[in-house]
Amino acid sequence: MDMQNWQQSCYEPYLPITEKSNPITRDIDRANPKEIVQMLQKCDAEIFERTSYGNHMYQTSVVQTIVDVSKRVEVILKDPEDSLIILSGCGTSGRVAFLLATSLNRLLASQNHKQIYSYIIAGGDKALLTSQETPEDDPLLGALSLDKACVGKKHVLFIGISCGLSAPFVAGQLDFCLRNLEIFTPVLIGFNPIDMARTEPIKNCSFHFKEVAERMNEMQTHQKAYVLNPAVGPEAISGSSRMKGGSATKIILETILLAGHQAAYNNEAVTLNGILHSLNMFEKVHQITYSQTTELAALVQKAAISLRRKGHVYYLGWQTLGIIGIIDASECIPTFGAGFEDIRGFVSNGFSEMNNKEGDLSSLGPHFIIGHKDFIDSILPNLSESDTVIFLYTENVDLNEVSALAKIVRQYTSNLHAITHEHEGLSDPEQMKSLFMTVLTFNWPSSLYMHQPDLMKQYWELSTKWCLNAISTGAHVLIGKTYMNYMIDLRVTNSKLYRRAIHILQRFTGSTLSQCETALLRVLYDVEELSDEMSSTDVTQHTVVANEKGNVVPIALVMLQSRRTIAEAKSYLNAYSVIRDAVAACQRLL
Ligand code: S6P
Repeated sequence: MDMQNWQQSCYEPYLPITEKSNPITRDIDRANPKEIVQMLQKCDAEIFERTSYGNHMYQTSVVQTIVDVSKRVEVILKDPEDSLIILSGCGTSGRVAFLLATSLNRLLASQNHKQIYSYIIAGGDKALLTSQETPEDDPLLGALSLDKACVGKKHVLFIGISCGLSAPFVAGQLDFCLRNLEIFTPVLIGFNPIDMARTEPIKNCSFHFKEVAERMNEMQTHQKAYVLNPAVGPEAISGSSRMKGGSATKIILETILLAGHQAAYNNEAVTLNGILHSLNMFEKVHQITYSQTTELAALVQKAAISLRRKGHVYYLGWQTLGIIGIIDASECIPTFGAGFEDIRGFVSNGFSEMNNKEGDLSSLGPHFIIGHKDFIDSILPNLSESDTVIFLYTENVDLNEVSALAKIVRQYTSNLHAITHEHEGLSDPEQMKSLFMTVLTFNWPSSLYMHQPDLMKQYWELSTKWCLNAISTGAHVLIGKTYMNYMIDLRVTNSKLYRRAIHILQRFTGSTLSQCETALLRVLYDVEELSDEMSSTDVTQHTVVANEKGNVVPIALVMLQSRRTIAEAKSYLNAYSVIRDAVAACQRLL
């Protein structure tokens, strides 16, 4: 079948790039594990593609902006006393902000420099491990948390991340910076052209995202603000910016920040060529990671089998790879409507490894139990062959510790695997590998890190993120959680997700916007007839109600398709575990 390219202006013209459906993955829900991994490989390759649509990563103007922002980082690092670099975002964007800020502070500390990084995530530290989508809609909360984080600072480089150029929380922060340019240099990172930034009015607010992005753009001509918004193509699962959005953010920010470090501490001036080289190296990481498609597909298959048998997938990681595992696992809950036990991550040393601002959160409940010791105490006794366990480590960790834990886990299940990273030539001892059913080893060539050894850790993290995104996404797709490349069982917990839900209903039913919104609200409020109050309340109120509800979009879809009542639609859906089957059967009835 002829595949339409998303770069054509007629392709889903009403949606920004980050919300479009990617033609590469259109039939992902019918693909086998190897085909799924190959599709993800192609989607991720678009990060580095010289697109004809809008900016792309290697475009001179993008690379020049990266150079300019790196030089700002250099200035701040050379005068750290009253300065700060703040990274901020919602959901995955906030998690990437956290990961980078803590990891670069560690790097600074190890070199006896002052730690000048800080992060803000909408919803606070609990949003690092659980989905907190509601604060994303609050621009005032964004501005207040930024103000609080910068008390007493004279120079602040603020990096606001919103993949879709959409989060009001970040818009509020950027607006705050633009009103205080004597202190702040704001940078916006996202993956849509500015004319596709969100224009939806924000409650109690005089601006919307696009208006702030345009002001940022104007200030860029005076070098007082910067916008970095290359087009990296639609997500593999529509709108799921935890995938490409998160990876591209990590790539851009690590390039910027580490170039700044090299300039400040190693006298290596930031240049266009240096930045291009760094981006090229990340592209190599993509190639090396996906060169093991067969092995990765085997892990996708194992994970899917576990989920299908109502078993679990456990990532046991060391150092930051453990954190990448925890993040990937926790994102499955909002992305796929997964149960929190389905895929879980654990990190060696728990919260002391996380090094997050609010410290140990384990008293908040089971979602916040993250240490290997916790795994041994609470999961191990019930572990079985139905569960898949994946170790994530590098040659830099204590391999005795890894092997000791592997030996314990093996007493409960042989379904034990590893993803490991090592420098080329320094091979993992054979006896170590014999502990696992399969080992996916990445051998990293020295040419990749000779230039900047600090980047090696970041490469390993990104490579692990790609592997885990493939495993968790692939497994959920294989058990029938998506409809084509749409995750339709989404929770409508903020205004972006509310709009996405209505769009999905329109996309699959051909009904009008107003019919779709009415159906969605009927399900949210569980009524056949909406009262005037329900119809006239604002979106924020709807999303509060939606917090408690699951299966909302599939129910509305069946109602629209077959003109059934809510109760009928619910019982109908209960009969099918694969959403595409339920919808197809319901269409047959018409
Ligand atoms: C996406 C994830 C969301 C987003 C969040 C911020 O897979 O579930 O939590 O990260 O909505 O989006 P954005 O566009 O502002 O970076």
